[in-house]
Amino acid sequence: MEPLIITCAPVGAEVMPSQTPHLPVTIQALAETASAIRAAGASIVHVHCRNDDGTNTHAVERFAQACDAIRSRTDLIVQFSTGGAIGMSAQERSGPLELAPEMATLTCGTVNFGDDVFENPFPLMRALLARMNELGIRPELEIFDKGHLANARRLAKEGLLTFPQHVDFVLGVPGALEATVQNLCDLVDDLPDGCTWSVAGIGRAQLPMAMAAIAMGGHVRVGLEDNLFYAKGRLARNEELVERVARIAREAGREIAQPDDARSILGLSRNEGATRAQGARHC
Ligand code: KMH
Ligand code: ZN
Repeated sequence: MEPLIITCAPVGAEVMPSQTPHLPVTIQALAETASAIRAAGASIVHVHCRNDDGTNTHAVERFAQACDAIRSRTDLIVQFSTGGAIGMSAQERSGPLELAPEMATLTCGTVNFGDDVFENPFPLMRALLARMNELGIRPELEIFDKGHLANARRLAKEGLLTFPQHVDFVLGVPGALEATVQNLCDLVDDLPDGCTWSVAGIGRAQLPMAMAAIAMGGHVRVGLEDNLFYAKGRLARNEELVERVARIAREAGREIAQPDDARSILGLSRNEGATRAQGARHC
């Protein structure tokens, strides 16, 4: 099997600092977390940004600071969120793409999200993808529900995507597809040939989904964005969640991908964004 790519989503948009002391809110904290998750075995960092008071921001300048801080300390693949927080405008969500990160997420459809709705209509998906294509940014297709794969195939038919791609199954969001091994297997069976995939299990599903992916030859996403706890009643640090997955994978005979291994598995060249996007700043 391929070495295991571990993505860490250390911040997200939903967890508030009042829920855990371990959320890296400031740029300094994010940079320290990046170093710690890299040492623990992560090769991709999924970035959301906060203001220093913990509120969400998708300001380009904040993403630039975050990216500079991460890249000055680590060789992690930097993946920006284009999902942002519920209620952010399309312009806010797409703004940081102008920094031309190596990767960015593309959620492939609208979905219930707790009591809210995470809106991803086709015009927004097309606009985000078109800009990623122009800037040479590799998308990670976020699949929260079975129909999202069909939506991705439609985007491919329209010429905005070419398969294979890297896909992340986000399972267990209340209102979306449940985090079961059966659902994961069904999704993997439905993938276009050659796609690589990871799974992000929400809440207590994080570890079982990670273990399934380790066994199935997929990849894993962990982090406080998706799960606050190491065990019942015990808050987690991001690096502990990464470390545990790396340990279990090694026990199961799977090597852990270093960032450059992940680049080669995903077919990324480190400065792809800068090379293709003339004039765009590669963060
Ligand atoms: N915060 C969620 C509403 C992404 O980063 O691309 C969306 C999200 C997805 O986190
Ligand atoms: Zn996210």
